[in-house]
Amino acid sequence: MGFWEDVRAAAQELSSHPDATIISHIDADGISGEAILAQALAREGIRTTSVFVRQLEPLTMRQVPRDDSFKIFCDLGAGQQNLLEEHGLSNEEVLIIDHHVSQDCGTAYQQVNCLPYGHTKLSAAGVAYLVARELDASNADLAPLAVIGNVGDMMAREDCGLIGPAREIARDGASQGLIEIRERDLNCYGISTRPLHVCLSYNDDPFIPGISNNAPGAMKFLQRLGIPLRDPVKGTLVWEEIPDEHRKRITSALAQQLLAHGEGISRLFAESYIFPGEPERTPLRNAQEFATLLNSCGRWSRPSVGGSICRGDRGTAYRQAEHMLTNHRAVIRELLLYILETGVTELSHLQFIHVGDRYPDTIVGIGAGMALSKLNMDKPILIMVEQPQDPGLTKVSMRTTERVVGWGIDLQQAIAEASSALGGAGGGHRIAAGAYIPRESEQEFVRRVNELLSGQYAEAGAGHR
Ligand SMILES: [Mn+2]
Repeated sequence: MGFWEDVRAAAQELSSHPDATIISHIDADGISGEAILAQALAREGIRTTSVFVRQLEPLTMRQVPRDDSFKIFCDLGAGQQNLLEEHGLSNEEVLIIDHHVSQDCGTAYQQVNCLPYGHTKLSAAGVAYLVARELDASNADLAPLAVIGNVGDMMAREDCGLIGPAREIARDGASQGLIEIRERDLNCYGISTRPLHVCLSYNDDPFIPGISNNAPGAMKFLQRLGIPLRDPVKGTLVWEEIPDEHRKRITSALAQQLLAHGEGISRLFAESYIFPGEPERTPLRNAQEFATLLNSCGRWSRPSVGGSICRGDRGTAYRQAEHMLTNHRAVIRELLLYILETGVTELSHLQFIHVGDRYPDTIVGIGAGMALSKLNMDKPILIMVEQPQDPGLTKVSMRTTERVVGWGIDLQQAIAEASSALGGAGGGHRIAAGAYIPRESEQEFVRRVNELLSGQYAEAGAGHR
């Protein structure tokens, strides 16, 4: 059977059950996938109950009710089919909608999974949408939720936009006026809510010298362009609101800045997905920020609040989620203080800190960059964080300053060499780089990076220590 046959079979299966339980993951993809399925099934007159889990394991399996309802696993299940079997679930009462590697067991569970068919840039919410649309064409109005799930699961990151079936889903939404697809938009987070200089300074993909990690620098850069970024009525404009011709001038100036530093410009542009029906200057306005809003609900163990927002609640649930999102920013400030208060360990050519599992790996690089400006700026900073979803791995981020890069220091080179020697993988830029390394080689990794940097400093000439 092909992928689309599996989609059709799943739709047929779903329409034959009066009651269903949806078991889904607590991240943006799981939350939006659950909302797609629950709404599509409700429209068929099928009663649904939803359960969210952080991951599917023996303990969380207890939340899966032992009743007559049909069980739909969304964004999980493919890799844990043995757990379903141990739970006593038969193949007639289960449908798995997933995009993770499948681990078959003795029971042949019905599954719609895009991964074995080579669709690697489609998330579970994307698959759920395709099934929902097969159930009834009118479910195409749920396309924005699928785009949020896809973007939330980083399906657009590598290619600077969605591709394949995920892009078709975005076009589905665009043809109904629900999504505005902006091609070659600025590849930057916060285009609907943040002042542009803040947006730019937080962005490190691509890392723009003088602008990334440097809010005053970004501000000066924009002022020099002489483009009005304030509106008499609206005040400071966000990127999304800046007129087309001004946006073009800003991106071409940013491209020049990258080229002047010998950096490529391909990652400066990305496709963005804006929801014109949502209120301006809110995180509901584009897929990336909407996904963060849902992720912060999950991180606060309130996935159903995100689910209500996906169903259109713009009152209580939205206010609660906004609160959780604000807290997410507070966590970054907290990390900064944690680094400064705990203190870093200084080696001859770098300073490092391990934050355990206190902070999400998505923010440690930002926090380290902010802390560096308050530490010895001539020594690169290295920060390590545990991976809760993979205890065998440690995520490493490094940051330095342009001054140090100017001496000939290249973090990308050091981190890539040290990580690959220890069975990890890393990359990035001279000024900012990251890696995943095996947990047991943390100490050796730090030692090797320090040694490689020492070589770089030596080559750059004496006196820079
Ligand atoms: Mn997913």
